Amino acid sequence: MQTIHEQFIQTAELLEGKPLFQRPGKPDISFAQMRDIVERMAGALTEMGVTPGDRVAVQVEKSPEAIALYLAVLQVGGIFLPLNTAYTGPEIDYFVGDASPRIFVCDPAVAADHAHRASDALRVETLGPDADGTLMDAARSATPREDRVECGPSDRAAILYTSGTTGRSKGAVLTHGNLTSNTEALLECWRFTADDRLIHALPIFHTHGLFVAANMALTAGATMVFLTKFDPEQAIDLMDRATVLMGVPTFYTRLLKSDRLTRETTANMRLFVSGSAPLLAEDHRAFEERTGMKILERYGMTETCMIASNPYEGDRIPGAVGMALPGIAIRVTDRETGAPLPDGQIGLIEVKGPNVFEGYWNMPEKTASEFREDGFFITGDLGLIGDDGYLRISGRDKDLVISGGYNVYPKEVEEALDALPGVLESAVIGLPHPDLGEGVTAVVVPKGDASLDPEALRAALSDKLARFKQPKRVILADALPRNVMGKVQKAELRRNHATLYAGVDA
Ligand code: MCA
Ligand code: AMP
Repeated sequence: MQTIHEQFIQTAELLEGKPLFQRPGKPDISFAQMRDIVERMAGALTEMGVTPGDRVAVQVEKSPEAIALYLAVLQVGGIFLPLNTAYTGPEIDYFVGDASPRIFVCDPAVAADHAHRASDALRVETLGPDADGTLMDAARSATPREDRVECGPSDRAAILYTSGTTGRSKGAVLTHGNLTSNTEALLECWRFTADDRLIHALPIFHTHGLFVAANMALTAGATMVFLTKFDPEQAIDLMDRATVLMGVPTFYTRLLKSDRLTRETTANMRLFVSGSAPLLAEDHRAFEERTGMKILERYGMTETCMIASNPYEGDRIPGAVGMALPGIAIRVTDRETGAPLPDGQIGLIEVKGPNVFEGYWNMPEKTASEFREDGFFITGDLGLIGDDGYLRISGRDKDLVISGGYNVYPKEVEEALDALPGVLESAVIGLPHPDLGEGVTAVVVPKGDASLDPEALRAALSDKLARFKQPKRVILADALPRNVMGKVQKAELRRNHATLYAGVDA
């Protein structure tokens, strides 16, 4: 097995002067230039004392240098730990405390906010979007490191935090084998090659933007049109010279709002991929009507990388996520007994294969509870396999809201709300949202005769939770609906408020 870093080096040797990154208004970065940055970064990390197994936590703006840092961490045998730029101080405190990284890298603009984290055990470095910051300075003066720490398939490559049902985030530990095997499977399934030009407008701190999009381009030798943010008009402008777009469903909802999305403007594109949340079947059909092309929907999870995909050749079915990727097994089991179910019946989706993570960082019991004895991982998604062999996701067994492709675990938001003065209790739900798929919504019960202001409650969360986790709306209620067991009936709340965001523009 070759690690993603090794595959990148091999590709860079072959392609040298070819652009790896193209950015509007900025100079291209070739494969050879990228290799130089990676090797200098690896030199800097080594000089800073990073040794195999050390975590390097990174909360920085999207840039080619941030990708170089990822590759350099893999090169020195470290464990890359990317963090959403929206996370607030208290959220970062938890991740740093839990993962005990050797280095925390942040944006130079917020260095002062994180200076207090520095200790004998933890260095604080900076990396800015314009190749600036202390880490870049160190890389420029470092001796480039050309050798690499040998890593096998079961060696750890990354930790990605995913929120938990208990409110405590869990660090999913991914191995080199997970990343390499999944990238290889996707390259084959989506016929992705060095001839591709990928519009990369996703964030690079999650699986979709980093382990799907970037890993594929780095390995195949494709060029990435690297954008810091998704803007549908800009994406359409770029399509005449690009071949592939990978996005969350919100990308497609927003593209469909533009009159400029036509057969002509998309004529050079060969593939549109959607994932991270359900793509509306109506968007799938509307997209085909407008462009003549069917969006390819796939299904994945932080813990498992990509699991299933609609076929490249063959029917891409709206509302279905396709078949298991090569080497991966999917089964559907009974929610109560865990027994495998025949095709056509809805149950828990379970998965096994080289894509499935090692476990949660420092959480052996939690890890054990999410695996079956025969090694299948319980995704928490509900679905069925149809007569046609396609997997369809019908819902979630886990209490999770997906807003614009970002996961929000209600428990975390409820705990933050319940801690506010005057709040007796709360229930956080996802309601259909025309732009984000689901809108995070809180139903709050005041304590006694406390008078609560929904906007003030939202404002009170602003420095505690990342913006995408904050409720878009807060609804006040006298009580929460409960069943005889005392469990809050979220389905009833979702039904009662189903049209809250109807007509909301964005
Ligand atoms: C931004 N905001 C959001 C979201 N994004 N609120 C809720 N949900 C969101 N996803 C906030 C902003 O802070 C801002 O708040 C307001 O909403 C409007 O922002 P806007 O300009 O519309 O946002 P944007 O910058 O255009 O971002 C929307 C987006 C973005 C393009 C959908 O969220 C995005 O790139 N999402 C992709 C997430 C992703 O990569 N997921 C993959 C996870 P205010 O105005 O109040 O300040 S990996 C995964 O799930 C698995 C493995 C898989 O299968 O891929
Ligand atoms: P994350 O924890 O961010 O990795 O999100 C993974 C979750 O996103 C999965 O467990 C699913 O619930 C959801 N997801 C990803 N892709 C799809 C898809 N194509 N359709 C429906 N849900 C999806």
